[in-house]
Order: sequence, then C-alpha cells, then structure tokens
Amino acid sequence: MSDHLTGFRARLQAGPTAFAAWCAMREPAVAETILKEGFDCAVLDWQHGYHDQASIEAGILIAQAYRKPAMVRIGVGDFAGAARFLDWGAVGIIAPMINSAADAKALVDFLKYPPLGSRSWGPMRAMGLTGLSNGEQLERANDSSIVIAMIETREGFAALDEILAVPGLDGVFVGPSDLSIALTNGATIDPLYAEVDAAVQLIARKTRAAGKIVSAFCPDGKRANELAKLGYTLLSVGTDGFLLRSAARAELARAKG
Ligand code: 3PY
Ligand code: MG
Repeated sequence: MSDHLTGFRARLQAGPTAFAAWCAMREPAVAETILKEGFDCAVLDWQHGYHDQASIEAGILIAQAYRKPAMVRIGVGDFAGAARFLDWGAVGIIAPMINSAADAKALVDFLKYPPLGSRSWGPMRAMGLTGLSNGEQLERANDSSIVIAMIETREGFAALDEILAVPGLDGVFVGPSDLSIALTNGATIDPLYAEVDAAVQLIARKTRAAGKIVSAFCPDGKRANELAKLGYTLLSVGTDGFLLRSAARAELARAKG
C-alpha cells in the first residue's frame, strides 16, 4: 500500500536517477500540475519558497494523491520543524547549510528514532498515509525516512568525508548557487561555475563510495541530464517558477510568430 513512501529511500540508493519537481509556490495545484508530467517526487522548498505550513501539508497530500513521495527542504537549523514535516508524511528532509559532522549528527538525532537518534514519536498523518500500525511504522521509519545534508559552504565541502561518515545520514544534496558564492568568497553566483563543477564531480565520487544518496539542485534539464550521467540519483529540474517562466516565454514567442 505504501511502497512509494516506505520504499523511496531504497529506490534512491539503487537508482535510476529520480527527478524531483522543485515546488516553491504555495498553491498545491502547481505541484500537482508539474508532478503529473512524470516527475518521481516533489521537493517542497520551505527555506526559500513561498510556503506556509498549510501549503506544506497540502503539498504532501497532493503528492500522495498521485502516489509520489514528497520531501521538504527545511530552513537553516530547523531540525525540530523537520521532524514535524516527517510526522505529516514527508518521506525525506533536505537540510541546508550543514557545515560539519556535528551539524549532521544533530540533524540525524532529530529525525531518526533510537538507536540512530532520538526522534520523538508522533507520526500521526504519516501513519494515515502509510496505513501501517504503530509497531510497523516504528520498525520501518529509520529505513524509510530520508535524511539529507546540503553541501553548499566551504566548511561543509571541506568536511565532506566526516559528514558522509555520520551514521543515519542517508546522503548529501549539493546547493550549487550557495557553493559558488562560498567558493568565490562572495564574488560570483553561478551554479555552473567551474570550481563548483569540480566539487560536484568529487562529491559524486565520494558519496557513491560511501554508499549514500548523492543528489543536487539543477537549474534546468540540461544540467540534470549531465549530473545523472555522473551517477547522481536525485536531481531537481529547475523550479516551478523556472518551468512556468520558460513555458510562458516559449509559447508567447510562438504566438508572436
Ligand atoms: C543552492 O544552490 O544554494 C540551493 O540551495 C539550491 O536551492
Ligand atoms: Mg542554498
């Protein structure tokens, strides 16, 4: 009944690449419209998107209606809020600005039950979606929830090996825009910057060697195609705003001949 929820972590680890509908807009019909085009999951962007708590809840349910998992990109350091999103039925959390193994350990501690962490019990809506009993939900929770640390700072990139070694951390997600700002000390914002590209390749190699999920934000489909070939198994394809703008521009140009 709930394989698309409880089996998504294993599917990401095994591949093939899953493509995420990156949903920043508050209106759940936007997520619904994009998901229907064949994306594998939704990422609801709480950190920088327009969301409020009701639209995160609605986004999780809309994804569920199409039997797609939803993940949430949380605010910086908001690990308690992240546990709440898992309770609401999100299958995974993408945590920005993880700078050290200590940050990654704190993240895992909030989001995994003992023995990996000390998450507090209360997955009410999640159990409504999975249809599992208390015991079954607990038994599967650590294996099916996806806890991902964003690598997007100099410190985080330098600490990659230690971050990857944190038990219970399922993978990393590259934030190429922040990484470009960090690596150029504020001089450039360019997700395709050469130094970022080198980092993206190294992160793929190290994360795959550690047996963890390697994922990244991609500004468009071309970049997502390139990173899929490097072995990334979860990639965004632009954002809802980007997809809307590019379709609007293209159709208007066709209309004007
Ligand atoms: C980044 O590129 O910095 C991101 O956080 C992607 O959303
Ligand atoms: Mg970022």
